[in-house]
Amino acid sequence: MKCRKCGTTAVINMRQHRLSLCQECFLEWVPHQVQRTIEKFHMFVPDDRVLGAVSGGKDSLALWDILLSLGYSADGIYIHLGISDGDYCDVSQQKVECFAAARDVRFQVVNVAQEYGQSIPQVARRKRGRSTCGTCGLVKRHIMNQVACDGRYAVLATGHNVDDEAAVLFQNALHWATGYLARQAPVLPASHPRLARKAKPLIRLYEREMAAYALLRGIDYIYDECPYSKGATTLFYKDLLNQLEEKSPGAKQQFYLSFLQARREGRLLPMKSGQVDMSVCQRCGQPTTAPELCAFCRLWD
Ligand code: Q46
Ligand code: ZN
Repeated sequence: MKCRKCGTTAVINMRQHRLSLCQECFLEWVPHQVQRTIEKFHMFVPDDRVLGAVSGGKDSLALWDILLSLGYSADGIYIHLGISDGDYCDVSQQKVECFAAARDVRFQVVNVAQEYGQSIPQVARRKRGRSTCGTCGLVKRHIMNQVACDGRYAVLATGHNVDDEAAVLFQNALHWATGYLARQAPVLPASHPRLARKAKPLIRLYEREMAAYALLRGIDYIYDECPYSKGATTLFYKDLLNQLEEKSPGAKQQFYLSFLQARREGRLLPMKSGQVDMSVCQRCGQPTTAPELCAFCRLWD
């Protein structure tokens, strides 16, 4: 198998793009794809300060690496969730620390248990009606938004790839969850002074491509998945979409990108705009649809 760009031996064959590339060409191609995505969706510009949400996994560390290699000013935020099975959070924090130290870049750690008195599994056990992942998602969104706003970052960037987005889209479409569909966008503008702009620069790249990128760049990431991800419905949908992809290479990307195009062209209307009236939480000052305290602040009461 030969590299389609330079003719040397290819290290990866991407059937969905009908493209085989050698290591050098692949390591140029991935950042180029990310740059195109950033520009196409007007995510941010070179002068913007970017805050990358890093978990210690391949996608978020690869995203950070790509943003730095493209010349963006990108700091990191790592949230220690207090998940101790197999030392999951301690190990993932170490991966982030090593990555940042090797590149001399800034990152901030927020330790949920130290900051708020309880770890994610502890608070989730107390809140019976809410799953651990539901609690975790709420806490992470709140903290990332707060750090991005307090630090006056232009944008919060996350490492969602096309596999992640297609699985969420599949789930939302199965339930015709129009509110979620309306908000599933590559960029969410800062629609409130205390809401950070959010962007997903990896949405054109497959999970497999990100794993290859991390490997070829020598990025040391945590291989283990979070223990709470076992049995998650999004993993089931990812598996279904992978079966489809096997038979029809590119189907996953086409499914997601066609949705974005239909969304852009207004072909999904009537759909709820996703805009709702917001007030401000009386305790933390973040926007909320609740009358007094936001869901995050109620969680700790
Ligand atoms: S970290 Fe948190 Fe995920 Fe673990 S507890 Fe669930 S949501 S699976 S991205
Ligand atoms: Zn609050």
